[in-house]
Amino acid sequence: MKLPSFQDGRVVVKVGDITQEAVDAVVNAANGSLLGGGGVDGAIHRAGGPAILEECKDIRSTRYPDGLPTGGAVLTTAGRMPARHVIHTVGPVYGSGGADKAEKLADCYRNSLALAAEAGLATVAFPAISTGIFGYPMDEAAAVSSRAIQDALRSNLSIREVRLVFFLPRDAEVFVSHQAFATGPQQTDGDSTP
Ligand code: AR6
Repeated sequence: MKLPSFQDGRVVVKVGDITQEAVDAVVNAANGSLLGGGGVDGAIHRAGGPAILEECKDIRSTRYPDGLPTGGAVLTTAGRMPARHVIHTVGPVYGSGGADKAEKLADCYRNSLALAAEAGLATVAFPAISTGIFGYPMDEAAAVSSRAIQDALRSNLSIREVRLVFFLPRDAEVFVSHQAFATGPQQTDGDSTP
C-alpha cells in the first residue's frame, strides 16, 4: 500500500523505525520523569546514546524538578541518531486519563510543533504518542492528532514536513482511515476504496 500525504504534502505517513529518520527533530513519547522507559522512548535513548539522558537530567533539575507535565514538550540533542534533535513530550495515559485526555494528546502535538518552529526546525517526525504502553486506541488518537497537527501547521508556517512514523503497517492504515484532516489525501495507492 502506498501511503498518502496530507495538508499539501506537509504531512507524510510512513512505516518504519523513528530512530532512523533523518529529520530536524524526532519526537519521543516520554514520561514525566524524562529519564527513559520502554517503547519508542527506550529505542530513542538506545539509538541516540547517553548524551540524551544527560540533557534530560539537566532539564529536570533546572526547569522541571517535579517532572514534565502531560502535554508539555522539551528539546534535547539526538546524540548519535541521524536526526538533529529530540523533542520529548508526555502523552496522557488512556485508562486513567480524565475527560481532558484528548486535549492533552492534542497538546503534545501542538506544543512539540510550536517548540520546533521556535527553534527554527522545519522537519519533524512523530511516533503515535500514547498508543503503545499508555493505551490510547489508534483510531481515536488518529482523529485527535490529525486535528492538532492541522492547527499547528496553520500557526507555524515554517514547519515544512511532519512525518508520522508508524511501527506497524496496520497502525498506519488505521491512522489513514481515521484521520480528520479537513482535506483528503493527496496521493493514494490507486485503490478506489474511499
Ligand atoms: N519507531 C516508531 N514507532 C514506534 C517505535 C519505533 N522505534 N517503537 C514503538 N513505536 P510507546 P506511549 C510505536 O509505548 O504509549 C515508555 O515507557 C508503538 O507501536 O512507545 O506514549 C515511556 O517512557 C506505539 O504505536 O509510547 C512512557 O512511560 C507508539 O510508538 C510510556 O512508554 C507509542 O508507543 C509512553 O507510552
